Amino acid sequence: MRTFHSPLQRRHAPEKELHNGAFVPFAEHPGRIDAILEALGPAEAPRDHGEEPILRIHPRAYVDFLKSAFGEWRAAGRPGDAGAYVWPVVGRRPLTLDRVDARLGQYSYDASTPIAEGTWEGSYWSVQSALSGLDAVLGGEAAAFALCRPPGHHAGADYMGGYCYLNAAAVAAEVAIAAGRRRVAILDIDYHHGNGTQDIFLDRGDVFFASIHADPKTDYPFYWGHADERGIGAGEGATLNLPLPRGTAFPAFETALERALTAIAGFDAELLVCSFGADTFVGDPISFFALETADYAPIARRIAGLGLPTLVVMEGGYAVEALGANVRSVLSGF
Ligand code: OKP
Ligand code: ZN
Repeated sequence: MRTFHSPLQRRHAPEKELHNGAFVPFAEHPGRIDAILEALGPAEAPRDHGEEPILRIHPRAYVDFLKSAFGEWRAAGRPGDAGAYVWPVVGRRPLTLDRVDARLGQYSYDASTPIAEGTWEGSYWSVQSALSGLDAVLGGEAAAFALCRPPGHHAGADYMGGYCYLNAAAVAAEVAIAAGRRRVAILDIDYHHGNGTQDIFLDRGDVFFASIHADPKTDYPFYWGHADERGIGAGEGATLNLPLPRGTAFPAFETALERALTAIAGFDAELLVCSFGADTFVGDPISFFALETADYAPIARRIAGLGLPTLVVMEGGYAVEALGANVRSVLSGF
């Protein structure tokens, strides 16, 4: 399968993250890419599509913030990566403030998303990889793989969170619509709910969002991904959340997958974007499902059974020693 990735994506490399009360090495690190490319072989360099497709989803002010935050942080004399430490509570009046500390809080919802020197560049090229994969699929490939990193599914239109800054899957879905696909489905099978993607398309009737993930009652991101979130307005019924308990292994995952696929088939989509996270793997250090490497191939075969042109976008997966084999397994099924 054609695979797209830019070495510039490595430029995003924060040092540490706040995890359960301690600063620990950043789990979403460039070594994840090495592991995947070692298993797959070299990837194609993405074409540069510029900022225009990104701005279809993310407002200019947020993009400018991502570009300038690290420099402002350094200019303020700060060490390390830029990170928020104060957030506006929901309902606070929307002040427009200049200071980088205020903007870090305004444009994020958690402390898992430090901005390092290369964060903009890495995120930009991650989206370009998705757009190049989309080009391949729009050009007639049955499926293509975008080796996105950093991931994107927690990023909303104007906020970062959960290691995500720009939402590559959302940008690709929107560009597919702009290219004339009337209806697009997004299937998110990362361990964590894709709250950013859901938020972006929540009120849209032309993009179906289905997600299988750990129950947010027990797992990040807690505030989104509950089964009663089903879309609003024109998007009513075009969001499907299938939360599963910790410990879920292949049989229960497959049952949820069949439900998601039935819903997507009924939506009559012309293209599928699959946000794939390998953090459903039994050995994932920050997640608690129990899928095995061999399970990813039949999961992909069932998804491919929809018969839709499919862009696979990489999201999470932190068991680096198994990551290459897990990605190879899922791509073999497509
Ligand atoms: C990103 B993706 C809790 C820290 C939570 C955020 C996890 C983001 C996962 N100790 N960190 O969906 O794989
Ligand atoms: Zn995840």
